[in-house]
Amino acid sequence: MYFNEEFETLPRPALEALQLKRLQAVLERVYAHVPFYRDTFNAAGIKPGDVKSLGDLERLPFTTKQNMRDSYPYGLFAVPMEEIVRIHASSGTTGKPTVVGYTRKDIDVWSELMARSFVSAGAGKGDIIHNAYGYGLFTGGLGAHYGAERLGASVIPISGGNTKRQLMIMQDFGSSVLTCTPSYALFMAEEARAEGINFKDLRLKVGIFGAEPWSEAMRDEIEAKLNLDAIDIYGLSEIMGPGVAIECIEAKRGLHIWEDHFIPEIIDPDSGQRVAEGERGELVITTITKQGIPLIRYRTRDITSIIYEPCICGRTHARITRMSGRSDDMLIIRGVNVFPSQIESILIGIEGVEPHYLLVVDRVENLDTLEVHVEVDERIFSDEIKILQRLAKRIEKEIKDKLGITCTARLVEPRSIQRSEGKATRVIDKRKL
Ligand code: DLL
Repeated sequence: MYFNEEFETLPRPALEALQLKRLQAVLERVYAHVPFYRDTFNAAGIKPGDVKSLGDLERLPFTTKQNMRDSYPYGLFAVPMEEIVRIHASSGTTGKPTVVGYTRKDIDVWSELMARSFVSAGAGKGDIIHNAYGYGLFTGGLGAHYGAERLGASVIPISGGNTKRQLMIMQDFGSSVLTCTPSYALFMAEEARAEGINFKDLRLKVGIFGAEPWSEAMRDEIEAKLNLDAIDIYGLSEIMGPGVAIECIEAKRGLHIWEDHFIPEIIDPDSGQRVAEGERGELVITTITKQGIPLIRYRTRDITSIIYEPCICGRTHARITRMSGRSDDMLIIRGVNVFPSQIESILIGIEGVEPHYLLVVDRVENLDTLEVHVEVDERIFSDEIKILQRLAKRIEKEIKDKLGITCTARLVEPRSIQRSEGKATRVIDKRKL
């Protein structure tokens, strides 16, 4: 039922005492080794020694994705490179990825937290874990892989793609746990139907889905189509990767965040002030055991709420509710993170294209699609169709090459995209979430 009973069920007072001790230690470490923190703490007039209670955390400044970009690639690392055994990076966001480094101990902690997450989802040592999260710089594949090995399960490192082969392997190898994005799970269901495979004939019992937003309605659909329990898992590269928080199979209500390693706060994204328990706001996380790149009060931009009420599973760690969106405008298209502004800057660099555009995101047969509607200048618009087609292809190619996203470019008449007096609507997201 638990992977690490002692820590997963630590009574709250003991958990909070541990958090405070670890918080004080990490503050000392970053203050001593990361110039960025020394500067921002000094500017805020606070020293690590001033933090005497968990409540004092609120006095510390936030860390943002922009801070990480500004110190690209290794500026926020708190240990010498010789101690870093793994580097991951998250896709998209700017031309440059966000880079994170792990010491051996960081990998150990991550593996343990992923192993705990597997057990929380109802998986165990005897399971065959079909890991269809992508392996590579993305944290999904290797994160789940190490956790599965730590658990002692049999992991199939299949990674993403080649769906027919995935289905064959699931059938032949007797996969009992599926790990992938929820949209990919639904796509597998479609392919299976086309192949005449019935999930009722497979051994899958649990699916552990995350890395992108999804809804209760989507859970119902996945559970019905794949004939398994669908569990929500949350994480982000900056903080660790998958396994920061996960639902328990007993309640399937809220994701337990591993509070012996992370301190969560929920703030109003505009004022930066904490909101009352149960209210929605932006999730802020402080890592209290990380060595490679500890983050203090990191603004995740993810919108959720937190509940401290006891859970029927017996774990004492607080639960965050299903993510309902982001406080910035980052889109996740087929697992690739992208900001509208990145597409904008590509469009603006192309001759004959006007800076008026609309991104239409949809989900067709369970796969995300992106249509880029963009105005072209008068001169080009009256040109022959061949020239327009060539321009559309060029836009598609540049977006693919620079951002790794497949899209369809639709060139539209000058002035046909609605103008706005306030914030422009750049994105229409038709995915029903
Ligand atoms: O997506 C880590 C991960 C891998 C999580 C596999 C779960 C499973 P990034 O690529 O850095 O890391 O993207 C992190 O994805 O800030 C959220 O906006 C979004 N996200 C992740 N999990 C969920 C979820 C991985 N369960 C960003 N629900 C985060 C909603 C999620 N959004």
